[in-house]
Amino acid sequence: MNMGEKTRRDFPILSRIVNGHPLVYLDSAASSQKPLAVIEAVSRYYETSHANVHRSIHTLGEEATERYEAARDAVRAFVGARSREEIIFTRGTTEGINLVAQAVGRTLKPGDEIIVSELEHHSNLIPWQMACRDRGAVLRAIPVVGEGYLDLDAFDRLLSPRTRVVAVAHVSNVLGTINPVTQIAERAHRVGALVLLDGAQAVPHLPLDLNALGADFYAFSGHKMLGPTGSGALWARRQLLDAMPPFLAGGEMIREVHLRRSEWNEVPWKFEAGTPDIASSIGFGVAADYLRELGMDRVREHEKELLTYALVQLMSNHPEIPLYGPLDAGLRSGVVPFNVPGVHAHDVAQVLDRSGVAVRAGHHCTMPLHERLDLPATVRASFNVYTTKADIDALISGITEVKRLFGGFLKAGAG
Ligand code: 7TS
Repeated sequence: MNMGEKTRRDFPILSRIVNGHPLVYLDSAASSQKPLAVIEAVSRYYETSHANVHRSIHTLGEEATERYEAARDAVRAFVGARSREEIIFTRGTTEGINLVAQAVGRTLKPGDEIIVSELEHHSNLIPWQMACRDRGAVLRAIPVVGEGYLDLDAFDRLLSPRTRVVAVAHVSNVLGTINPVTQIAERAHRVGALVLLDGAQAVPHLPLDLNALGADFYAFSGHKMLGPTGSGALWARRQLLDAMPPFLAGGEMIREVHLRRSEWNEVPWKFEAGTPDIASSIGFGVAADYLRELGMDRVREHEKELLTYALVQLMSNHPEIPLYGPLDAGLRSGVVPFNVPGVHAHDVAQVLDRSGVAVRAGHHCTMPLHERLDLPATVRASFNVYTTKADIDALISGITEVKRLFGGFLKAGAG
């Protein structure tokens, strides 16, 4: 039995019937499903130990704090960070990137430059656009070339002593491209720039050793890696965190407050103002342990096998369908974008849903990438640990149904 067949038993939602068919969930890049261990950890926490963290010395307050901080240790171990202080809990990747963009943004001067890429999710683009607009800095983008790779020669030409930050996705949420982030970080550091990696689509799918990557900041989301929504983390080098101003201000991020001035708490709490999403972070820690137990090397192998299977099945059963992204499964994660010629992506997704197949259609929060590819939209199937070849077979049959339904209409249109 392979990983998908074995693990899917741990995910209660996967036994659902949708529109009269067993659910085929191929929208994990938007949000993954949750194993029973995570669901139970969240409800157990509420049933037995809920109280606010870091403030109450009664038993529940201490239990809640202990579990919340143990989750930080689990996430730290999962991504291979050196110390627990380097893991800041956020509500997700978006919040982590905004934290950095605002902190670094305050230090930008007119004429400074920030480099992103054409394949960024809007959440690694708009915070930098705002920082540049506020400070008179300039935003530049590494072009996407070929099957969906970043043009590293063009990147070299963009780099200069004016470059302050290079912010790129580790893995593209549309094309699945695994970007050469170690090389990117090395080249960025040569000109003295800081490097932020958007790990939203990498952490759930690749074995990761954060220290080896050479980045300065790494943002990711818990809900894409089997954890609850409202969970995520920003990893950053300790010296940077110590030097950075807080992001949100309020309770718990302070050491001392006077009416007119305050002193900040130590990291990571300096960046966790207010009551955090305690239950979600606890679930996030359990999700990290679940994945660690599965083994990320095995997860990666499983997804590579699925990706190859999906590409071969699509090409042989639907040769007219345009596929996008690297054809080499070694350079790509389990994300398959495509279009059915003559049928809008939303119509494809709607017909697939009628047979219980869940995919996302649209621009996937990457409008500049779709502009670059000259496509109004794509349909995207994306995998996770519980995905099976049978799920892909259901997608292939669903596409046959799309073509059957729209075939007559398309022929009439052509005539
Ligand atoms: N960066 C990348 C590469 C992403 O794929 C996403 C979410 C984000 C950042 C934002 O993450 P959040 O957890 O803060 O929302 N991507 C998608 C997607 O591809 N479909 O829905 C959400």
